[in-house]
Amino acid sequence: MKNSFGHLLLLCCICSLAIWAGGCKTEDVTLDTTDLTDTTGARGLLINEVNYDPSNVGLQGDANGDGVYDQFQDEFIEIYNGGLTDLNIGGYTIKDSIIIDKSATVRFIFPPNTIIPKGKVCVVFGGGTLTGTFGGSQTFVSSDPEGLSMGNSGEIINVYNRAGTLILSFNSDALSNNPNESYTLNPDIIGIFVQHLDASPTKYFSPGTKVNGESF
Ligand SMILES: [Ca+2]
Ligand SMILES: [Ca+2]
Ligand SMILES: [Ca+2]
Ligand SMILES: [Ca+2]
Repeated sequence: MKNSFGHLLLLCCICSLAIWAGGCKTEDVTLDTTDLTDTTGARGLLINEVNYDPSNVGLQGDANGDGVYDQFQDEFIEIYNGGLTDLNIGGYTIKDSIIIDKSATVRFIFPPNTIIPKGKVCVVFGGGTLTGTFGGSQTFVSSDPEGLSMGNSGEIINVYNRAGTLILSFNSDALSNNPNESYTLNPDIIGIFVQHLDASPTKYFSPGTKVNGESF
């Protein structure tokens, strides 16, 4: 009897977690890690770090590690899969949206069958020759000449799923117009957005890794 109650309690806890992560479905409760078919978007998917204003002082802004500062190429966005399963984000799009006229431009489309494993991140850079390990995370480069084209103000970066539903938003307009470093959740995943040096005193950004440089 005590055992049954324990199982019920465990089931309730798992279900509560599933609701928190974006919806309680039967398959969530089974914790089926082979479920890569979520097209509704992104249970637990979140933006963990955005570098919309890489510093133009020397190579302080060289986030992609190629030895060159470039205001577009060194921009990046880091997306974390905090859901219960690996997630196929193939076909998801990143758009930058101008607040004043609501116009939006597609800046990146994830290749088919791009999988973010549960508990891992992927990083999309504006361009350049990516140089480094980036914590072993999957990395992508926009082929747009203006990269992700993330403005310091007046813009929102939006991520849409395959069905075209908005699932993630990052409003740089609400933050500093001239941070010269990334904004990251601090602590990673669960915190609030702060400028990266406030989270880690020697690092302007941490694409693909936690703020302290550790792998996800
Ligand atoms: Ca920018
Ligand atoms: Ca660079
Ligand atoms: Ca700046
Ligand atoms: Ca990071």
